Amino acid sequence: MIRTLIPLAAVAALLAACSGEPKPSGGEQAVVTATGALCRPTPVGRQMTGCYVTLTATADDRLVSVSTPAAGRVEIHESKIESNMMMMRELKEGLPLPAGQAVELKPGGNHIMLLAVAEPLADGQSIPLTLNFASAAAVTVQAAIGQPPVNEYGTQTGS
Ligand SMILES: [Cu+2]
Repeated sequence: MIRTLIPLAAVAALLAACSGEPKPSGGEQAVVTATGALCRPTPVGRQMTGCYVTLTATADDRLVSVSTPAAGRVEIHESKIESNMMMMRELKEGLPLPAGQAVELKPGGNHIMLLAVAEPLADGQSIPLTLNFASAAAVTVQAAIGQPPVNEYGTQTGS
Protein backbone atom coordinates (compact mmCIF):
# COMPACT_ATOMS: atom_id res chain seq x y z
CA MET A 1 0.00 0.00 0.00
CA ILE A 2 1.30 3.40 -0.98
CA ARG A 3 0.38 6.44 1.04
CA THR A 4 1.26 10.00 0.33
CA LEU A 5 2.49 11.70 3.41
CA ILE A 6 2.26 15.44 3.59
CA PRO A 7 4.99 16.80 5.83
CA LEU A 8 3.56 18.44 8.91
CA ALA A 9 5.54 21.59 8.21
CA ALA A 10 3.73 21.99 4.86
CA VAL A 11 0.35 21.61 6.56
CA ALA A 12 1.30 24.20 9.17
CA ALA A 13 2.36 26.60 6.41
CA LEU A 14 -0.98 26.12 4.63
CA LEU A 15 -2.91 26.78 7.82
CA ALA A 16 -0.86 29.89 8.48
CA ALA A 17 -1.61 31.15 4.98
CA CYS A 18 -5.33 30.65 5.56
CA SER A 19 -5.46 32.41 8.89
CA GLY A 20 -3.90 35.56 7.49
CA GLU A 21 -0.39 36.84 8.00
CA PRO A 22 0.13 39.45 10.66
CA LYS A 23 0.94 42.85 9.19
CA PRO A 24 4.64 43.61 9.09
CA SER A 25 5.58 45.76 12.04
CA GLY A 26 7.67 48.91 11.94
CA GLY A 27 6.49 52.22 10.60
CA GLU A 28 3.39 53.95 11.82
CA GLN A 29 0.13 52.37 10.72
CA ALA A 30 -2.11 55.13 9.39
CA VAL A 31 -5.75 55.33 10.36
CA VAL A 32 -7.99 57.25 7.99
CA THR A 33 -11.27 58.89 8.96
CA ALA A 34 -13.82 59.73 6.27
CA THR A 35 -16.55 62.31 6.81
CA GLY A 36 -19.32 63.92 4.80
CA ALA A 37 -19.54 61.30 2.06
CA LEU A 38 -21.96 62.42 -0.64
CA CYS A 39 -22.75 61.26 -4.19
CA ARG A 40 -24.71 63.28 -6.71
CA PRO A 41 -27.88 61.71 -8.12
CA THR A 42 -27.19 60.19 -11.55
CA PRO A 43 -28.33 62.56 -14.30
CA VAL A 44 -31.27 61.15 -16.27
CA GLY A 45 -30.01 58.66 -18.83
CA ARG A 46 -26.43 58.76 -17.54
CA GLN A 47 -24.69 55.95 -15.73
CA MET A 48 -22.00 58.02 -14.08
CA THR A 49 -21.79 60.46 -11.22
CA GLY A 50 -19.38 62.04 -8.79
CA CYS A 51 -18.88 61.45 -5.06
CA TYR A 52 -17.20 63.63 -2.47
CA VAL A 53 -15.73 62.94 0.97
CA THR A 54 -13.21 64.46 3.35
CA LEU A 55 -10.32 62.20 4.37
CA THR A 56 -7.89 62.67 7.24
CA ALA A 57 -5.00 60.23 7.75
CA THR A 58 -3.00 59.97 10.99
CA ALA A 59 0.17 59.15 9.01
CA ASP A 60 1.13 59.73 5.38
CA ASP A 61 -0.99 57.50 3.22
CA ARG A 62 -2.72 57.37 -0.14
CA LEU A 63 -6.23 56.67 -1.35
CA VAL A 64 -5.58 54.01 -3.98
CA SER A 65 -9.03 52.78 -4.96
CA VAL A 66 -12.71 52.94 -4.14
CA SER A 67 -15.38 50.33 -4.63
CA THR A 68 -19.15 50.14 -4.27
CA PRO A 69 -21.76 47.59 -5.26
CA ALA A 70 -23.65 50.52 -6.84
CA ALA A 71 -21.15 50.98 -9.69
CA GLY A 72 -19.42 48.68 -12.14
CA ARG A 73 -16.25 50.75 -11.99
CA VAL A 74 -14.91 53.51 -9.76
CA GLU A 75 -12.10 55.93 -10.55
CA ILE A 76 -10.38 58.66 -8.56
CA HIS A 77 -10.43 61.85 -10.64
CA GLU A 78 -8.92 65.29 -10.55
CA SER A 79 -10.59 68.28 -12.19
CA LYS A 80 -8.61 70.85 -14.11
CA ILE A 81 -9.58 73.86 -16.14
CA GLU A 82 -7.95 73.67 -19.57
CA SER A 83 -8.89 76.16 -22.31
CA ASN A 84 -11.83 77.32 -20.18
CA MET A 85 -13.18 73.79 -20.08
CA MET A 86 -13.51 71.69 -16.98
CA MET A 87 -11.55 68.55 -17.71
CA MET A 88 -11.41 65.40 -15.58
CA ARG A 89 -8.53 63.02 -15.46
CA GLU A 90 -8.00 59.79 -13.58
CA LEU A 91 -5.40 59.90 -10.80
CA LYS A 92 -3.71 56.62 -11.68
CA GLU A 93 -1.43 56.78 -8.67
CA GLY A 94 -4.30 57.55 -6.34
CA LEU A 95 -4.65 60.55 -4.06
CA PRO A 96 -1.91 61.42 -1.52
CA LEU A 97 -3.12 61.93 2.06
CA PRO A 98 -0.53 63.89 4.06
CA ALA A 99 -0.48 63.11 7.79
CA GLY A 100 -3.00 65.07 9.86
CA GLN A 101 -4.31 67.07 6.91
CA ALA A 102 -7.99 67.05 5.94
CA VAL A 103 -8.08 66.26 2.22
CA GLU A 104 -11.34 67.41 0.72
CA LEU A 105 -12.78 65.74 -2.36
CA LYS A 106 -15.24 68.30 -3.64
CA PRO A 107 -17.04 69.68 -6.70
CA GLY A 108 -14.56 71.31 -9.07
CA GLY A 109 -11.67 69.44 -7.45
CA ASN A 110 -10.65 65.88 -6.81
CA HIS A 111 -13.56 63.49 -6.71
CA ILE A 112 -14.61 59.88 -6.86
CA MET A 113 -16.20 58.94 -10.18
CA LEU A 114 -18.77 56.18 -10.31
CA LEU A 115 -19.02 54.57 -13.75
CA ALA A 116 -21.37 51.90 -15.08
CA VAL A 117 -23.94 52.68 -12.39
CA ALA A 118 -26.56 49.96 -12.84
CA GLU A 119 -29.47 51.48 -10.91
CA PRO A 120 -30.10 55.24 -11.01
CA LEU A 121 -29.15 57.00 -7.78
CA ALA A 122 -31.84 59.34 -6.47
CA ASP A 123 -31.97 62.00 -3.78
CA GLY A 124 -32.47 60.60 -0.32
CA GLN A 125 -30.89 57.20 -1.02
CA SER A 126 -27.49 56.18 0.23
CA ILE A 127 -24.82 53.75 -0.98
CA PRO A 128 -21.79 52.20 0.69
CA LEU A 129 -18.37 53.38 -0.51
CA THR A 130 -15.33 51.31 0.43
CA LEU A 131 -12.15 53.37 0.45
CA ASN A 132 -8.89 51.45 0.05
CA PHE A 133 -5.60 52.92 1.21
CA ALA A 134 -1.95 52.08 0.62
CA SER A 135 -1.33 51.58 4.33
CA ALA A 136 -4.42 52.13 6.46
CA ALA A 137 -7.21 49.58 6.79
CA ALA A 138 -10.04 50.06 4.30
CA VAL A 139 -12.91 52.27 5.45
CA THR A 140 -16.52 51.81 4.36
CA VAL A 141 -18.79 54.82 4.63
CA GLN A 142 -22.45 55.27 3.79
CA ALA A 143 -22.63 58.06 1.20
CA ALA A 144 -25.83 60.09 1.04
CA ILE A 145 -27.25 60.77 -2.44
CA GLY A 146 -27.91 64.46 -2.94
CA GLN A 147 -26.71 67.67 -4.57
CA PRO A 148 -23.64 69.24 -2.99
CA PRO A 149 -23.68 72.97 -2.33
CA VAL A 150 -23.03 74.95 -5.54
CA ASN A 151 -19.30 74.87 -6.24
CA GLU A 152 -16.91 77.79 -6.47
CA TYR A 153 -17.55 78.16 -10.20
CA GLY A 154 -21.24 78.70 -9.53
CA THR A 155 -22.19 75.80 -11.75
CA GLN A 156 -22.94 72.15 -11.44
CA THR A 157 -20.09 70.39 -13.20
CA GLY A 158 -21.62 66.97 -13.16
CA SER A 159 -18.44 65.61 -11.67
CU1 LIG B 1 -14.77 62.58 -12.83
